[in-house]
Amino acid sequence: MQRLGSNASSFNNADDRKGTVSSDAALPGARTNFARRGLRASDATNELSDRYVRVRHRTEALAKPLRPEDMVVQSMPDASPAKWHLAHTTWFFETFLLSIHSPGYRVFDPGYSYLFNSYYEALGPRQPRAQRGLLTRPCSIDIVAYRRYVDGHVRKLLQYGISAETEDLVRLGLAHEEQHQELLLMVDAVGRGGRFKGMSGGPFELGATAASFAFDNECPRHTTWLQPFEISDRLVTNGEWLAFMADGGYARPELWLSDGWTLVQSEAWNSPLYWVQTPDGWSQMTFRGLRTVETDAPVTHVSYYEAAAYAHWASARLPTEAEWECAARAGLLEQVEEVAWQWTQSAYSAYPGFRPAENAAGEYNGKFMVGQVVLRGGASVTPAHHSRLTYRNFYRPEQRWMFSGVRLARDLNQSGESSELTAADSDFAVDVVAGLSAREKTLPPKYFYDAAGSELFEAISRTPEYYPTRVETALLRQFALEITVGIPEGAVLVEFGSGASDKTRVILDAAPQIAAYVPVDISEDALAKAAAAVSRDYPKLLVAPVAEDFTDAIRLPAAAHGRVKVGFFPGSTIGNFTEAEALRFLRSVRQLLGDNSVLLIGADLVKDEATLVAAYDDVEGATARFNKNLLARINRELGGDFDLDAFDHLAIWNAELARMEMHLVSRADQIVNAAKHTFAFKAGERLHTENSHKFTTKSFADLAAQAGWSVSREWISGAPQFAIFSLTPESSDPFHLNRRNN
Ligand code: AVI
Repeated sequence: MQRLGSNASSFNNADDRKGTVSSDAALPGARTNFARRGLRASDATNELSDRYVRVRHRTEALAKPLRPEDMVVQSMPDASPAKWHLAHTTWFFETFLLSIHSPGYRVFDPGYSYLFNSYYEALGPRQPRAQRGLLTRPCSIDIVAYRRYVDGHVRKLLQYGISAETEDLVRLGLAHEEQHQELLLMVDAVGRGGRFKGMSGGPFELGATAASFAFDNECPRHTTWLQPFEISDRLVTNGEWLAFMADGGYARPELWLSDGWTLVQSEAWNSPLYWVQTPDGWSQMTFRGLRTVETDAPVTHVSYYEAAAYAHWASARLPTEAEWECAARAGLLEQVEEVAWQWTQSAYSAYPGFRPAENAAGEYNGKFMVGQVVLRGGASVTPAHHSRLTYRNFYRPEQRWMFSGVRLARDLNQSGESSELTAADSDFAVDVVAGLSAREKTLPPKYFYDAAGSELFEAISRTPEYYPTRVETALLRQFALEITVGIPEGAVLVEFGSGASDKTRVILDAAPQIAAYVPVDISEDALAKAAAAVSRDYPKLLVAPVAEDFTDAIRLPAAAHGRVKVGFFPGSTIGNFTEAEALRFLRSVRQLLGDNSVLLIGADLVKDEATLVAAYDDVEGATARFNKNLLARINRELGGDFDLDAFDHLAIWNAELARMEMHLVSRADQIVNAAKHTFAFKAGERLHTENSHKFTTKSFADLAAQAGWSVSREWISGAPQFAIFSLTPESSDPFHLNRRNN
């Protein structure tokens, strides 16, 4: 922004100097020259005519990538929209050249004088600069027509031969237009990050032909094969790089190639070269001195190691040089050679058939073909016309003093689909990709419970080893009256993760005063079935199911309003949460149920390791099937190709964290595809699928207290021990209050 602002104003200063130009007064400094010269010879006018065409054409080429909507945007008061630049430069020729020196010339549209006069007071009022972005009309098509109209007249004027004075005006108009080209580029550079452009794979002819000059390393042109890929049309910006830095980009070894990480540490790299941290943020040493880092400008002066780490962080990669050249030739890329050389992931080596010349010139490129990486494109400092699309620049991976930047690429699958997950992809896909991409692979246990997984869990509950379901149900039965005695007439029972509502019946049987039941479960089918069955068996009960993820903030249905609320969360599912998740859940239930409420919650207790491990690794293999169903579900729903036999079920007791852990262990080195991504497993590598925390009465009471609940009663079974806690909101005692009221 700063550069844009400062250049915009320096342009205006320059233009101010031309402020004396009017219909009857040429530039004062140039007047004597005009006066000295007579009519120009045709050679000179031909040259001028050619130059006119080239300069005008370049302006349009710069604007070509812009869509009509892009052309109207005014990013700041000082920076005019692209459309305005295109029209204003044309208006300049019309006003100062054609209207005065082309007899009989009729202006294209008299209204344009107001719209496209920049600041010439002598020419009357004009559109305020800060409001140029409001000009939806004339539309860009009209502006193109305007340019063609004026171009036609200027070229006709040049054909007839012109005076020295007229020639100077044309040259002035062209210099003026070049200044606007620079402004146009700066405006264009603002605000937009890269967009990925897809290319199908197939054979591609890489390299230069003999038709025009090229270095030996660009030859011979040869066929190479490209897999489908997508490539960003723009370079990574400083703003994006700052996000990488803020996310610990320079401090996370997992993002870096090994040699790069060694350098990060030995050189204490924490930003691109020439960046300096000041009290006001990051600045960058430039040719113009120390300047605030412009977030919209492409990042430069980064090494290959940094570029590769950034790409890793951005879930992308660097393009190969063949991909780069293919996309550039297809016209998909912007910022090709005018900003920074772009790192590719290609090692600098000989093309097939390359022979260094036998004379001394043979030393030019070939002998450097080791330990270097290819960069493509060109830089702001590269002389005009020096670079070309086949040009192979090369540097060592640690070098970063040159103008080197980053363009990202990604793989596309064979059907040309992006590997990038979109909003259309499910949470499941997003969580699977994140979990399998982590250094320690993990998946959230909530995804166990599709229809097949829910059935498998029922099967687990029937195994002799898995005691929690059996013991908890027995405990509920044994103490049902005690547990429910305080529930007042007309209360509502709200069950979280109600499933088949089996344990609910124990409560409902013992407490006929419960008037309404709100089962909450994400599985609509299971919920509907269970709700229907409960309605049938308890005809007086108002059943109002809520089909939602009970870990989300839910709203209770009208059936629950005005009733004392009794929460029910059996099964020790609280043990499957992290501590943070458990606290979040308990707090949100506290809020949902209100002050005058109770939460009945089941929790498995810490016990001997053998009992615990057996419960999660039953002999019959039900738990192993349940665990592997997660992979089967990925195969079913996310196009995965997991081989279930290539993984072993593992259940271990983590005494330090008081939890049973379930893992799936890869039997071999293997590659697995799922959710448009590819994941590598090493032999013996674990995928952590579930934690099942076990509690003591103290650890559970502490957890509850942190969430605003206190344990008012607890019932504990004989071994294997399991507990049911009755929690009441801290600093309130609802049932006692009620009892007294009753
Ligand atoms: C649902 N949840 C409480 C069970 C548990 O014990 O953690 C899930 C389970 N995992 C393996 N077996 C059962």
